[in-house]
Amino acid sequence: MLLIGERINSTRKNIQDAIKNRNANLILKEATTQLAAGSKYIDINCAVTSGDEVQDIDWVVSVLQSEIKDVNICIDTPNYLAIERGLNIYKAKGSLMINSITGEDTRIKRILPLAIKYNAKLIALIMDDQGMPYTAPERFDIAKKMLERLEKEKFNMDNLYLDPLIRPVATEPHQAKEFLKSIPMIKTLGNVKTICGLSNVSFGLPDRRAINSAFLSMAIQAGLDAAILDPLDKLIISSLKASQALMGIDEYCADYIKSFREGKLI
Ligand code: THG
Repeated sequence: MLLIGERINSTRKNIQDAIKNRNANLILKEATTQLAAGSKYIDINCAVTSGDEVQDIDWVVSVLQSEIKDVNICIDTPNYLAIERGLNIYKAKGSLMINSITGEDTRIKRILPLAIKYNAKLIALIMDDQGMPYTAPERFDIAKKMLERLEKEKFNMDNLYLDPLIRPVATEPHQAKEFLKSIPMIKTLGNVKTICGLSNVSFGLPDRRAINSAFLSMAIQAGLDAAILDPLDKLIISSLKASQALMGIDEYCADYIKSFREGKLI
């Protein structure tokens, strides 16, 4: 499973402050610890600072690539100007991911050309001009239309991750189930990969990691290919490694045993 570290997100107060105060050390530490814990990409979300998002993205990308020569970056914003800046100033010897487009026409028109120009991977949220879907079949229908559009635009499907959008189970009790049902349905559409922002599922609940880790295990069984998550949470990593071993994705439990030896399990 492809892991994307969620921690450099401005909804977190210490990250918001670090971006505002240009505290490069804190940002670098968040990136290096997440990479060491197994994430391949570092998600960057600067949406909730009071400053200029374009400048903030520029600063975070610059800080990361100044110290981590092969850092892979996932630019997490609907703001195409911020996306463009992030892509444009990225000079590291790694890979870029755009998080995200939706099925909305204006967003596709603005962001897809950037993904193609910079050969970036692309997360597509499964929603359209009508808003967010509720049921698994609704997710399937939107995904189908989005794939048709992206194929028409000649996007390289190997670079695509479809996100069926998980919502908080505390307020929407059937959304986790519908999300899980949608994954195998979406996969019948072709060789497409799926992704989610794991921590969304537990908003508003106590002991969020219990919910996050149980949900990750279920999503792995459903066939999820990638996740934006907190790789420093050992309960989540334990759940991930155990679930992969149980699903036969980790032959002879080699990765599970290695993770245990490296002290990464709970
Ligand atoms: N899909 C895609 N991208 C996403 C999401 C998604 N990006 C954002 C989000 N969802 C995934 N990332 C996070 C990051 C942090 C939190 C949740 C999801 C989080 N933050 C605490 C909060 O807001 O309460 C902050 C608490 C703290 O200070 O630590 O929960 O679904 N493609």
